[in-house]
Amino acid sequence: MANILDQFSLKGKVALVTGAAYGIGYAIAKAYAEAGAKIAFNCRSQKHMDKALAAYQEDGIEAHGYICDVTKEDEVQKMVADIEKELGTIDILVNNAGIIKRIPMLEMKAEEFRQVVDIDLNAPFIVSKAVIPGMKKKGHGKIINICSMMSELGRETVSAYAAAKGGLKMLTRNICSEFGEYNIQCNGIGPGYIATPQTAPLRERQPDGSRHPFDSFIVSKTPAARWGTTEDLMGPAVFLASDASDFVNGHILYVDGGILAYIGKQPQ
Ligand code: NAP
Ligand code: GCO
Repeated sequence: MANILDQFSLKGKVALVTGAAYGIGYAIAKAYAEAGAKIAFNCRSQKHMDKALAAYQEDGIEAHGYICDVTKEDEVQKMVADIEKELGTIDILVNNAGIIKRIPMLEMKAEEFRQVVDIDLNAPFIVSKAVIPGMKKKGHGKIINICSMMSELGRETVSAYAAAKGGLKMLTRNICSEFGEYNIQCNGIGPGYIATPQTAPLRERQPDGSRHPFDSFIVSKTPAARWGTTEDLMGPAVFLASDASDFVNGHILYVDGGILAYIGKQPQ
């Protein structure tokens, strides 16, 4: 039996983290590099790509970047083929790329709903489908889908996002069911409220300098009494990508400071 800490090593593995130009994806890719993996990542914009490559270099990480829209199956198939040619078979896939549109349901256009579901749910299906054949051939693989509190809870203005993230929870369980026998484990990470560009509008200072009402609300709903940071996700992501989680399958690991366990403080 390997030394217990060696079980968390990603040495010699190839990891693809989608949407890892910044935010949660960047932190997960950084953690994987520190754990020994070779890093491939993608995003849509050349501007974000250039900034990301400079940031990875600054952090001493040799990251391989690919411009690819994860909703476009032909682009994804080409990206995976290029990665497999340049780095080898993908051992670890993190379906991280995602967007949110905060629009009251009755004001949301069907096209806007479809766009969120396309990126947050259809794309993880497309990318997983491109990567699984190589994992099957190699005899192992790890797929980690970045779910959300909204895989379990709803709230006003995020109907498309909650529908997509709820679906992503079940896609995670289905990939687990269909490919467990090939030694492929598929799990999810459900981050709580994390300080990234995606949630910046919810933390914006008010004109009078006071905190955004949603900021105060989330801190009151979180037993840890703070927003999460992308660093809070690094350890759980390494665990789910490593040999240490070989018998964990179909599980959504909520990294939320306790939000899902907490009914909330009684108003004073
Ligand atoms: P973010 O800061 O907005 O970053 C999103 C990343 O995805 C960017 O790199 C973006 O790059 C990329 N992306 C978006 N659409 C894409 C597409 N069609 N193809 C390829 N890349 C695409 O978001 P984040 O806060 O880091 O969130 C990352 C993931 O965690 C998302 O799935 C989000 O739903 C989930 N999540 C976030 C939180 C939170 O509180 N922040 C909590 C729970 C779950 P380009 O725009 O250049 O393509
Ligand atoms: C929102 C937030 C959340 C977070 C995250 C929580 O508007 O409610 O953006 O959805 O992004 O998904 O887990």
